[in-house]
Amino acid sequence: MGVIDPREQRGKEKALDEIRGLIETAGAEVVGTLLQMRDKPDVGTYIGSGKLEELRELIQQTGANLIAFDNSLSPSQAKAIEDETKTQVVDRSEVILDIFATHARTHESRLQVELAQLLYMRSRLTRMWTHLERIAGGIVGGRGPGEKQIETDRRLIDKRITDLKHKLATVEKRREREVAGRREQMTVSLVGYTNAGKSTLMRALTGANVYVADQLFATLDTRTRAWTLPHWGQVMLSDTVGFIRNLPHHLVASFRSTLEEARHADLLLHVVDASHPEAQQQLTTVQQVLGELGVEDHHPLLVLNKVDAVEDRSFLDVLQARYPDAVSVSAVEKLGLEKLAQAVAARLSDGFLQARVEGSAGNGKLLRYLQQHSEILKTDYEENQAFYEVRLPRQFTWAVEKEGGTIVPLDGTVLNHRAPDDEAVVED
Ligand SMILES: Nc1nc2c(ncn2[C@@H]2O[C@H](COP(=O)(O)OP(=O)(O)OP(=O)(O)O)[C@@H](O)[C@H]2O)c(=O)[nH]1
Ligand SMILES: [Mg+2]
Repeated sequence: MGVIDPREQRGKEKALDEIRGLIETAGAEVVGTLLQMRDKPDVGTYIGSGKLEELRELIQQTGANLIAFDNSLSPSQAKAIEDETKTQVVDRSEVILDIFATHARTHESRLQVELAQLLYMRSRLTRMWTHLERIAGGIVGGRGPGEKQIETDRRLIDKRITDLKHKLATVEKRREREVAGRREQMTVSLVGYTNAGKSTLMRALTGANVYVADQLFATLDTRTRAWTLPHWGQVMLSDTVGFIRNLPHHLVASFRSTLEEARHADLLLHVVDASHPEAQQQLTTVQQVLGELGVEDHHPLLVLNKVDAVEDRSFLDVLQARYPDAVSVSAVEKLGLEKLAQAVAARLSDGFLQARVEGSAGNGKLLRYLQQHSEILKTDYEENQAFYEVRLPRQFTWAVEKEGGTIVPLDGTVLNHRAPDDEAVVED
């Protein structure tokens, strides 16, 4: 069941394709669909009595035992629909959470999923609770009858949430150390809409044996592998969890550490399924989520994937005209991968700075740091001062200054330090 706002520019025929994919990925079978055009949901039942009647009929015809909504329902709306149809109701967030729960493999992603589920439950419990309180307050002037049970439930949930956050903090610390350890090397992260082909591309580029499936959210964990760029050198390439429209924000919060790689990457490759009819909307969604994660200033390199499967050439032409820097590839057919490597190398070279570093001549640590992290082009000494002309990745400028070096850019650029970020925190 989906309700779309008539003002939304989404094709009616395809409107329920994504929730269908989500439901099937979650392991259920779709036996019937119903779509409603409506600009404002009904407060009580979301879809209103007329559509509810249609829904009841459809359930009778098909024998469905679950109603999945493509929208977000309030707990009271879900309950009202369940009462009217005598059928269990789940909303879009619950379907996504369910997929995440079944696909979570590692210790970390299991913790993250459980946390997201509890936060989701708790938010509903709270709403339910205030609702009850209000009714009871109006009628008997006291607290409602269900209040005690809910309070107990809430306390239990809170305790587990605290516990999970604690455990996750430990895992996050370790991940941060791992990510920090890789600062020595250039890192590139694959991001994009779920099912865009990120893992397939990772496989094609690095030979890594990552899981690929025609499924939503096949990947939940970050994998990092070395990728050798011809005539440039080695970088670390990471594959990570995909994004989706209306991603439950508890999940975004929980997966913040999984996306840590993306936040610290020197370059993001934004993979788009160019053969998808909603490619443009998916692209915009990913840009929005990246914005929420605070990585929008990375200027991702767009990768238009699955060009082999594009049926309408003009569709691809439109995307390419709109995003002239985008690289077209086919991860499956291994097309365009050389051009992609060149584009990545070019973008990473932008990350270098030609500069003069001044420090005390006796500062052996500074010299060692420069030897390890930059290309020293020239060295001069004057009294107790040393002057090094270097080619240095921009990401290391803060560290050079920390070692006591003063940097004067020689290529007219302005220094824009990227110090290590504050600790990532799971927010609720
Ligand atoms: N035709 C075609 N199919 C592709 C291409 N790249 C990936 N696919 C298919 O798209 C589906 C999804 O690929 P994945 O690599 O698992 O996608 P993903 O972006 O990692 O997806 P999630 O991890 O679920 O977010 C698989 O069935 C792939 O075979 C391509 O270049 N052409
Ligand atoms: Mg994947």
